[in-house]
Amino acid sequence: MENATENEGPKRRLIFTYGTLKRGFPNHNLTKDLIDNNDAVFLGNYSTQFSFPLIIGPYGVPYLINLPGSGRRVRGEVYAVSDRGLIRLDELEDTAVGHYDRLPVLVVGNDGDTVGIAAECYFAGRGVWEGLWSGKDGEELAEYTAREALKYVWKDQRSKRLP
Ligand code: PCA
Repeated sequence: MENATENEGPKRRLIFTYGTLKRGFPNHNLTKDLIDNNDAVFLGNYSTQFSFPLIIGPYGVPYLINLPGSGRRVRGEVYAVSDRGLIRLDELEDTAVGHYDRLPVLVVGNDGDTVGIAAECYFAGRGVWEGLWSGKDGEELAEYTAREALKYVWKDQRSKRLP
C-alpha cells in the first residue's frame, strides 16, 4: 500500500551545523522553529572527522570549504532534520543558486569517538569561496563563536549596505 510509508514517520537526515544555525547564533531562530514543528531534533555536539578551512566571508558569513585536509577540524552541532525541514534550510542557505552546497561530511562525537558518522553540511559554493581563501594556513577557524557572530549582517540587511 502506498500509504504504508507514512506510518514509518518522517525521514530524517543528519545535518551538521557549524555556523549561524547553531544554538545562540543569528539563524538559530530557524533551527528552533524546525524543532518546535517536529522537523528537527538536536542530537549533540560533533566535530568534523577531517579538517576543513572555516572562514568568514563578506557580511560576516561563515563558510566551510570542501577541501578536506586543509584548515582545522571544525566544531558544530548535529540535528536530525525532516525532508520538510531540509527544504527550509536549503532555502535559507540558497542552495538553488549555489551559495552553499549541501554535501556529505563525516562527523565524530566530542567524546573521543573514532568512527565517522555520515552527515551532511552546507559547504561554501564553489564560486563563493574561490577568491575568499588564499589557501594559506592560519586564517581558518576551528569554531564559529560569538566573536565572529558580531560581524554577521542579516540577509535582508545586506543589499541595503551596498554602495
Ligand atoms: N549556516 C549553516 C552554514 C553556514 C551558516 O551560517 C550552518 O550553520 O551550518
